Amino acid sequence: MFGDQKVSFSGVQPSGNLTIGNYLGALRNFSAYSEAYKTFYCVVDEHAITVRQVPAELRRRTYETLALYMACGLDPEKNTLYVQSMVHEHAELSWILNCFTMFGELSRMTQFKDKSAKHADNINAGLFTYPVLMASDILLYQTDVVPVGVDQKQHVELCRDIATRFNQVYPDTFTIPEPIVAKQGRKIMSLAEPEKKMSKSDENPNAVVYILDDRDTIIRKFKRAVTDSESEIRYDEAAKPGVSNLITIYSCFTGKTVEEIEREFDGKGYGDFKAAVGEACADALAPVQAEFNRRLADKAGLEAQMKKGAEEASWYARRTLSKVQKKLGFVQIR
Ligand code: AQP
Repeated sequence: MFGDQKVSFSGVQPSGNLTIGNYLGALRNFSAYSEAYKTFYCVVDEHAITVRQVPAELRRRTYETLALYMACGLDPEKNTLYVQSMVHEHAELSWILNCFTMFGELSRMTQFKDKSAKHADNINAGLFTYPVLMASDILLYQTDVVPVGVDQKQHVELCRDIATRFNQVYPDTFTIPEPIVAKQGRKIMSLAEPEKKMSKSDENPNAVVYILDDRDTIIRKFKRAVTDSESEIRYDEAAKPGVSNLITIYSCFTGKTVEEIEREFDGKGYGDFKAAVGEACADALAPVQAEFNRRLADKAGLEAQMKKGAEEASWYARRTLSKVQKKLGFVQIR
């Protein structure tokens, strides 16, 4: 809570082209809070550098991610949309919270274990302390809810532990946030290896449907999606992970229930089903893509938004950081 206003915060890394996993698990759920909450949606570029990035690509994707926020229905008049590195309080609070986070806690984070296995040549301290920066992002705004995909839930839970620990020593400092994981689309799986999460940094482009893929590419990727040797369209995550993932995706894009989908495709083959999923996905993404192109073409507009968003966010971030510094005993001369 900031004053008497409830707060929603979330972020997306500009670490690759955004996927339908990012869209269904996170982005498309952000706008639900725009009316009743004070909302902060951040392009978390500082998180992205825990893995090596090509500077020109990181810059381009930062603009693109902001344009996608708007294309997914986030009105900049109703939501604070900004870039993390333009608000220095994130990094400053992160150092402080490092001193309230235990080595053992960070060692248990699933994403750290996964990413250090994937980037064995670059297991840097930033990869390890990533959840502390994420806690800072969230706590700076006295956040009540954090809409995220299920893979990020563990990090929000750690954030709660860090905030609780800090509040025990320095009472009434932080609001304790709640992770909000959408019932549908909480974990979209890879089309090539359906036991694995769909990730923007996956090296196999056929495993991933990007929000900005064109219609033909989307349909082709779904046609190639891994299923199983049966022919029945039935939801069973353990026995039929590929088909179950496609049912989830179809359900997210059409609003149909699993039972309705199973009935719709009763007696039909995987070919028909995959084609329908591809069509539904392409239809749903078409308006997002059109709005994205319109927003991206206006570079000056995006830059003006980055500036305005950073100014708005800084006002809130400064207040929390200054409260924290005062509680810790840092000298403050204004
Ligand atoms: N497959 C997914 N299904 C549902 N939600 C997902 N999210 C990511 N993948 C899926 C959610 O998207 C938001 C933004 O994610 P992020 O950019 O912070 O990083 P991430 O979770 O590490 O996502 P990626 O796509 O896997 O990125 P890379 O490949 O760079 O690591 C989060 O709310 C996340 O839960």
